[in-house]
Amino acid sequence: DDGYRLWLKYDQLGDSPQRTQYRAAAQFIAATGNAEVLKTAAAELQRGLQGLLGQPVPVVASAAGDTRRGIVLAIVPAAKVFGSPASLEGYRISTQGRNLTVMGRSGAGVLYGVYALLRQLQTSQPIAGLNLSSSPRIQYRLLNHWDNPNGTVERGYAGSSIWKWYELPQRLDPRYTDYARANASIGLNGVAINNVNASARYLTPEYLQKVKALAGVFRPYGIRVYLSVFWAAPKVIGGLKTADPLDPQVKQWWAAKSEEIYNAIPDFGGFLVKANSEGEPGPQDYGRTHADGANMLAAALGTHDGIVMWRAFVYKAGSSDRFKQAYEDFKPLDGQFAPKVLVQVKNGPIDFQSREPFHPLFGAMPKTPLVLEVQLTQEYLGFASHLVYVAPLIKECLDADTQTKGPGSTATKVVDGSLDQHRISGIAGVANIGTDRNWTGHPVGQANWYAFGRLAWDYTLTSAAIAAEWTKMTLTREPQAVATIVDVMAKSRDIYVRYTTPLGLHHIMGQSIHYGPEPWLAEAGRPDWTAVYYHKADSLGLGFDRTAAGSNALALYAPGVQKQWGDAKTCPLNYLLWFHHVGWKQPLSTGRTLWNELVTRYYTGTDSVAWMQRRWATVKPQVDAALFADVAARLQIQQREARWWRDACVLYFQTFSKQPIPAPFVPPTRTLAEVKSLVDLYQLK
Ligand code: BDP
Repeated sequence: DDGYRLWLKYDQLGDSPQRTQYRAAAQFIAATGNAEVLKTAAAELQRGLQGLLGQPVPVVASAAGDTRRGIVLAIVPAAKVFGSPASLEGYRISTQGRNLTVMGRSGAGVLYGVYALLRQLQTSQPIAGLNLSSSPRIQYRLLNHWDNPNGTVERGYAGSSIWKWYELPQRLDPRYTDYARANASIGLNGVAINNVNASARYLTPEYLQKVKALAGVFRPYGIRVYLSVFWAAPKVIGGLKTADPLDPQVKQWWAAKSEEIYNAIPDFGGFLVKANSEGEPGPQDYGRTHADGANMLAAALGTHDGIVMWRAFVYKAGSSDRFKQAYEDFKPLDGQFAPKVLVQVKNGPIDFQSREPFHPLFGAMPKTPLVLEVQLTQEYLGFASHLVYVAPLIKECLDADTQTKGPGSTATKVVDGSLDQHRISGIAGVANIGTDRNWTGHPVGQANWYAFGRLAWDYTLTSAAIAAEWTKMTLTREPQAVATIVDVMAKSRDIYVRYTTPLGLHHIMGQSIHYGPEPWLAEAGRPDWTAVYYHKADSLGLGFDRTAAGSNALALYAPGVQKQWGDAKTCPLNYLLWFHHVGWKQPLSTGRTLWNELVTRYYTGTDSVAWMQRRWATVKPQVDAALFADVAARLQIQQREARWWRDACVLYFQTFSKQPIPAPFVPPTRTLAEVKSLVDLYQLK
């Protein structure tokens, strides 16, 4: 198995009473109506059933008069049956007489219902008397591709971009359809196809024809296309002298461009913007605000049904604490954004670290819908070499209580819009997809794509439940093996944190490449690109003091959060060094000193990778040989590199703590200088 089919394998189910039941219930598919997406739904159901059941299942126009038992697909505009909040994309699967009916309020609703039904079969659930209804809890559910026109993928670890610009629009790689199927199967309804560090090229007539071709592939799957835009495009491709958002010519240029896009792509989703961040141009270059820029683009969309997702990932060189920058820039703009604008905020205040406290903007901008942006590509999580299941990380952010409107003001309620009654809501995952045959490099990377979609649709699902679904659909249905794999996945993120950045350490990875340890990094293009800026190790202790005595970033949070995190005694150990500079010999709640706890975590985290390897070895008989070997080999890399992280970090921090490695741990057999030279090798210095 080369992994290409992802979780949509549809391999024939083994002989069982259940399969007999499924076969009896699925003798035809009736699809009434001509909606394009409904047709997709019927075709996908047919494909899935034929594969899973090993019997041909005809698609007929109507079930009327048919005496067999079958599955009826229907678009039913009536709202009530689809749970709350009712949405055009909701579905209901119910047993009606002899037949199973999949109803949606739109073709997309039916399509999502079909995938839910197939999931039942793929995970061996009973379907007798089935009654399932579901509606997405978040409206805009997007993958963000960081793909470039030249085929590279920024922070991509699974090959090149799957978009073959040089072939488009004439040739449509069949992969585009499989990609759309995968996204639709997990409920995603939008794709921003290009890097946020955007090329203006995408807005040229030549490229818009290519984008139009992709949109045409995605449309039958209920997926809309979005574009990341380069702020200075009016200058670069429009021949204007300025990109000032208040300049009439600039406004006109964007309005005309938007019209041109909608002429080609009538269901175009809208714009994603990274402006005045990491050297990208933006409205601040003209003394304007992010709101001026976003609102100008929103106006350019006119009456079209599109949105602007304006990213809040900004930080300037020379600020006292990068943690505070986005908040300081954006909080004052709350209430100034046009209705079509959503502000897109990363889960944490720095940058997709292995663990971050929730971003202080969540809850702080009640008048603005906020999109949660998470990263599926493992930029800071060991690329495609380390097995890290990110659902727990996403849930940790969603579950965080911002307390901005009293206890229970979770980030989830900010994101789904319920806390402040927003009409629109969104979530974005930075894609981990590339041309590798299995799409994501690490086979378990597929689970991150899968889990993102499932959580975007329904964040009440648990990480473990999603892992179990994915495992059964992708790797094995044997219960013991499923339990083992789910256990490994569920613990993987915490294990990664332990051997790389325990206790709230952050941003101590290799420079630029963001791989491997480099806690000694003291010089870079900017201080906030070094490691020492963040860990602040000295002879006294370790950690970034963000209390009132330090940068006071804590003041950005609600009083209840400040109170808990502001006291080193009550601050969760997972966030300790995010907010406190703690003495090496300071005893922690575990009973160990900071130094001993730190070393313990680096060592036990590394040992846990060996545990992952042992657990994985036990599922060998149940998993396809090629997939098994692939994961086993990557776990070997992970094991080697966990030791690298451990040795680098304990040896380096030991130069400050001057403490011995506590028993029972055995000190590294190599010197700090030796470990440092490994980084040079990785970075090909
Ligand atoms: C950082 C990445 C950089 C991205 C940036 C962003 O290192 O490549 O361009 O985030 O999100 O994590 O804009």
